[in-house]
Amino acid sequence: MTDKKVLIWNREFETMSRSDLQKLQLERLKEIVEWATTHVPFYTELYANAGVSADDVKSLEDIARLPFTTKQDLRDNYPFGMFAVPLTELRQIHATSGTTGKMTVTGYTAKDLEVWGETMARVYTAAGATHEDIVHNAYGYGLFTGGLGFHIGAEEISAAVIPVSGGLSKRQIEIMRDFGSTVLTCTPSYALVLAEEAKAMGMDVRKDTRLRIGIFGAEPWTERMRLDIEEKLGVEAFDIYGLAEVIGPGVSVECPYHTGLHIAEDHFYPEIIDPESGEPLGYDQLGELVFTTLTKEGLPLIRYRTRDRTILRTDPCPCGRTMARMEKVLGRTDDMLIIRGVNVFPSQVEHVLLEFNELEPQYVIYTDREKDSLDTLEVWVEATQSLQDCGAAAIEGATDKVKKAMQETLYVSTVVKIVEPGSIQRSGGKARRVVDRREMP
Ligand code: DLL
Repeated sequence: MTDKKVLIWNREFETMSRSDLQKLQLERLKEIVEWATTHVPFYTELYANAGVSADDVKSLEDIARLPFTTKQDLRDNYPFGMFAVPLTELRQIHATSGTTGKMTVTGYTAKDLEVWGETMARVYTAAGATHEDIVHNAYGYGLFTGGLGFHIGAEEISAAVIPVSGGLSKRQIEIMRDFGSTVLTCTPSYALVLAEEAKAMGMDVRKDTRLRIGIFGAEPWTERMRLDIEEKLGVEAFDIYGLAEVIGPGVSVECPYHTGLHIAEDHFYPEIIDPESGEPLGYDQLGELVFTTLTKEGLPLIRYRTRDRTILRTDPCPCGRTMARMEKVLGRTDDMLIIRGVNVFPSQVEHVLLEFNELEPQYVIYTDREKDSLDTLEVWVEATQSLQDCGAAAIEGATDKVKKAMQETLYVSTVVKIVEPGSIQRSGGKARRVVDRREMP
C-alpha cells in the first residue's frame, strides 16, 4: 500500500491501545447501564424482568446478558418515553420518518451535541478536510440528522460550511463553482444527480470547481458507485455511516486507506450478532450490527439492533487508528425480498447492474404479485446516452445480457427494462430503490 496523507482529529482516543480502549469501554458501559436503569422506566422494567442489573456487567462479554432494544421499543414509547432527561435538558430533537409506522424520535443534550461535534470532526479529519476547506453540505437540513450533523462537525473543525441542503441541483452546481466548495457532503445517489446536472449545464466538475473530497452515506452504495462518483466529480469518496437513534452521522467513517469504516468505539460499542438467534458472533463474521451508546445522556440505547448487515475487523489499519472497522454495509436484515422463495438483496441487483458500462447507476426494483399469486421481479435501469444513441437493437441486446447476468446471480428470472437516461426519478436525499407493490393495497 502506498503512503497516504493521514490526519487524525483526536489521537488520544482514536489511536489508544485496544486494551486501554476496552478498559474505557467497560467503565462507560457500567455507567450507561446504571444511567439508563435509573433514568428510563423502560430499562428499569426491562432489566427487572430479565433479572439483570448494572452490577452484572463485570466484563465487556457480560453485555450479552442484557436484552436487546429495537426500533419497535422506540415506537412503542413515542415520542419521548425512552429519554433519560426532561425535555428542558434537550438542545435538539430529530426524527426519522420511516416508511412504516410512527416516526423514530431522538434528542440531544448539550453534552450529546459535544459528542456529535467531536465524532463528526473525526469524520471530516479522517477524510482529509481541515479548517481551510469549504464544505458544501447538501444533506437535508430538518428533522433528518444528516444536515445538522455535518454542520456541527464542520463548525467543530472551523471549516466554512455552506448549508445548501438537498435539491435545486442547478443552483447547487452554481454555488459549488462560484463559492469554491472543496468538500461535498450528500448521499451517494445525490452526488450522481449533481454530476448529471453539471454535465447538462456543460460543466466539467473536475476542471470547473475546486471539489476534492466527498463524504457520502445514509444509504448503501457499492465500490462501483464509488469509482463512478470519483470519476465524474474528481473527488476522493469516503463512506460515512450512522443512524439517528445512535447519534446520526458520525458513528463510523473511512480513512484514506479505505479499509472499512472506523467506528468511534469510545462512544459507540459495536457487536455483531446472528440475526436469527441473537447470539453474539466474533470479529470477521457477517451478521447484524448492534450498538450500545456509551456516553449518550438524552437517549441512551443499550444493545440496539440496527438491522444493518456487516462484518467487524480489528486487524491494524495503516492509518494508525486502533478503532474497529466495519465493512461497507451489505444491506439490511429487513430489506431482503423473497421472490418465489428465493432471497434477493437489492445490493445484489445493484452489483450486477454496475458491471455494465452501458448503464447509468440509476435503477428501481419493482416487485409485484400476479393474479396466480406468483411474485415477479422487475428491474428498471437507465441507459447511458451512448447506448441510447445506438438505437433499439443495441438496447435489446444489452437487455438480454443484463437479464442473463441477473438470472445467474439472483437465481430468479427477472424482467429487465432499460429506459431512457434521466427518466428514473431522482431524489435530493436517500434514493428509493425498491417499490414492493405486493405490500400495496
Ligand atoms: O442516515 C444518518 C446519516 C446521515 C448517515 C448522513 C450518514 C450520512 P437514518 O436516517 O436514521 O440516519 O438512517 C439510518 O441508513 O441504519 C442504514 O441502514 C442506512 N445507512 C446509513 N449510512 C449508511 C452507509 C442516517 N454509509 C440507516 N451505508 C442505517 C449503508 C447506510 N447504509
